[in-house]
Order: sequence, then structure tokens, then C-alpha cells
Amino acid sequence: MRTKVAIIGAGPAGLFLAHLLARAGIDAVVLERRTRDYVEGRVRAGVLEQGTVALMAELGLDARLRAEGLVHTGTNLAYDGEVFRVDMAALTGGSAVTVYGQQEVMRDLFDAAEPRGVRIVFEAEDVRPEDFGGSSPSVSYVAGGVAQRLSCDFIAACDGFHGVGRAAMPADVLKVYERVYPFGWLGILADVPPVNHELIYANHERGFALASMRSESRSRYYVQVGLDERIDDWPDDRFWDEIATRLGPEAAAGLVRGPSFEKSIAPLRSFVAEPMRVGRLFLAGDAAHIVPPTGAKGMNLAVSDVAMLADALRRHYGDRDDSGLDGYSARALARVWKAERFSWWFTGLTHRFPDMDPFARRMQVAELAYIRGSQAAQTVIAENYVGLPLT
Ligand code: FAS
Ligand code: PHB
Repeated sequence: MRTKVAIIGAGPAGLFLAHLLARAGIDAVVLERRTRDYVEGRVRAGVLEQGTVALMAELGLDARLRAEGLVHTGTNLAYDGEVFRVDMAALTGGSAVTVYGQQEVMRDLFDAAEPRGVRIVFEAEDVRPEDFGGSSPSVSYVAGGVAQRLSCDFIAACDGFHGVGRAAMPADVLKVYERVYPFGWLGILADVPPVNHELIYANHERGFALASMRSESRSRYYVQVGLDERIDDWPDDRFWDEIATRLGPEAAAGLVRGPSFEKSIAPLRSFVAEPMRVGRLFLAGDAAHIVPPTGAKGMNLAVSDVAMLADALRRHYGDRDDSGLDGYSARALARVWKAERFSWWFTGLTHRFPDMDPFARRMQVAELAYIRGSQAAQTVIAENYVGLPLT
């Protein structure tokens, strides 16, 4: 089989890229090792930056998003029993974010795939990018027990943090930067109304907490937990007591408890692999970078990467201009590092680190108190949270 662009992975990066290429009339094939149900069933991101919303609209995939997404013009910070709101729209000339779960985004992308000629091979096994150092790359894989080879012009590794694309890059070319945090996030989904109509990020001496949602009747909550903690350590009652404590009396005043139907623990790390291109192999999304979810950047970075890559491929095929492909890695990394910085900083501001001494704790509280009273400091949060422009 032959195509122009072989895409490994049908997560947000792979599917947004596939749709962008389909719209540009550039043939592509997506090789996904799991089933659609598995990919769509993963509970992950919850907040779309303005750029991601705009891309869904540009692709004509935003009908449900417009109908069901929750537009948030502000977000809230809680500390020492206080809560204050950052009016993001006022501070960014009207920008906002939209709460719309990654599961819903994936459903919209998958539903529109076949009608738009987006070809996806699910349950592709043993996927291997090959010969991407030359002008005739290919991807070998096994489908239905039969060995296949997909010849192509380019390979886009959109295969996530544990994918094969980055692993196939020469070790002497790849440089990685990493920070593994000494804690994780325990998250639940429960069909109860959210405690607040916007998100609340809470810094408490017992640890971080986040009050989010998926709709006006479905809540998403997180508490910071130690790396040695397990889901079984956290029955619902303990979770609800802890989220109430960490949000504080004012923020938790309207907390509605109920049975969780999803409970998971995610580790936190900051990670960047450079470069995001070797020969005809390009990395995009979690395959190249990971951020702690504090800044709600993960999925949104995947989207901005593939928006840049699709633009570069359009110029290659349409104008025989390779400047976009040659500049992709530097351009994508420039935005990635700014999101890495914001996510790392926001995690440092709101989480309890095991080695934190009383002075460090007071510095956190002092910085939150300063932000509370500073339009300049709140503008920094607002412009990063709604999403920095694609440069
Ligand atoms: P993904 O990992 O989403 O997709 C990669 C795809 O490639 C997967 O479908 C995988 O099956 C496939 N694949 C992997 N190896 C393959 C192979 N060898 N062959 C074929 N296919 C292969 N982000 C936020 O903004 N907010 C959050 O709250 C948040 N929570 C998260 C919680 C967890 C547990 C995790 C893991 C991530 C979370 N993220 C969050 C980040 C997440 O949303 C990612 O940023 C986003 O899914 C990135 O999309 P992709 O780059 O497409 O990678
Ligand atoms: C979520 O709703 O899952 C969510 C929201 C904001 C974050 C992280 C996760 O920063």
C-alpha cells in the first residue's frame, strides 16, 4: 500500500492531522494499535484552548462543541480558605477556554473520519517506521495477522509518550529534557453538578486539588496524591472529604457528593524531546513532549503541533516549498517550551512538594496573595491559560 503521509497513532494529534491533510487533499493513512472504543474511552483532557476550538470550527467539526461545550471566561484560584477569580476574557481582550472532554473531541474526529475519506487502520500491530533517513520511508505493521508495508513520503509519529516514533530516532540525535514530579493526580468522574460554574485550582497545605467538570451535571475532580498511593486507598468518602478540605469552606460550600464511576491516578512529568524531526520522520504531540496537566496544555499542544505540520506539508505538496518542513521542529518547540514553562510554574505554585520547608510554603502563599492583587500577574496566567498564539 502507498500513501503520502503515514500517521502513527489515532489520538488527538494523529486524527487532527489526518483531518487537516484530508481537507488539503493530501493522502494519508492512520495506523492505530488499539480499537476506536479504547481510544475514545480514555478519560484525559478537559479544557480546549481558543486555538483548538477555532481549528474544530475551521474543520467544520464543532457542532457538538458549540452545543455542549462550556465556555469559560475565567478561572479560579483557592488558597488558605480564600478564592479569587482570574477574569481571563477581560485580561486578554475577550479570549476564553471551552470545557469539552477529550473523549468528546475524539468522538467528533472519529465520526467524521469515514465520510471525509480519513483512512484509519485499527488494531495495527508491530508498527515500525523504516528508512526515514532517505527519500523512500515506509512503515511496516501487522493487521489481522498479515504483515503489511505502507510506503510513503513522510511519517508523522503521533503515537504518544510510549510510542515507537521517538524510539526509532537515532540516540545520538535525540536530546531529552525531563522533570518527574514526586506526586500524581487522582481523578474521579461523578454525575453530580460541579461545585462551581468555572474551574477552581486549589493550593492547600495538604496538597493540590482541582474542581473541574464535563457538563453541568457531570463533575471532574482531582487531588494530588503520593506516588505510593493506590486507587484502593481512596474510597469515595475519603475522596469527597479531602476535596472539600483542600478547596476550603468558601469554594466547597456547594459541593455535591455522589458515587464516582471513574477513578484513576496519573503521574506528572515535564518532558521534551528535541528535535521533533529526523529526515522524513516528524514527531507531534505527546510523542515529543509531556506537560503536567495543571495548565491544561497537553492535548492543546498536540493540536498546535499538527496545525504547524499540516501547514508545512500543504506547502510542500502545493508549492514545492520545504521551508515549513525544515522549520517545523524549531517552530513547534518554540511554542512547546512556553507551554512547558507555564505548566511547570503553575504546578510549582499550586502543589505541595515533599521536600517543601516552611519558607517555601510561605513563598507559595505570598505569590498567590500577590497574584490576587496584581492585574499584571493575572494577565500572565490568563494569556497562557487561554493559549498563546501560533507563531
Ligand atoms: P495520545 O497518547 O493521546 O495518542 C497516541 C495514540 O497512538 C494512542 O491512541 C495510542 O494507542 C497510539 N499508539 C501508541 N503507540 C503505537 C504504536 N506503536 N502503533 C500504533 N499506534 C500507537 N491533557 C490535558 O490537557 N488535560 C488533562 O487533564 C490531561 N490528563 C491526562 C491524563 C492521562 C492519564 C494522560 C496519559 C494524559 C493526559 N493529558 C491531559 C494529556 C493528553 O490529553 C495528551 O496530551 C493527549 O492525549 C496527546 O495526544 P496525542 O499526542 O495524540 O497522544
Ligand atoms: C479536566 O477537566 O480534566 C482538567 C481541567 C483542567 C486541567 C486539567 C484537567 O488543568
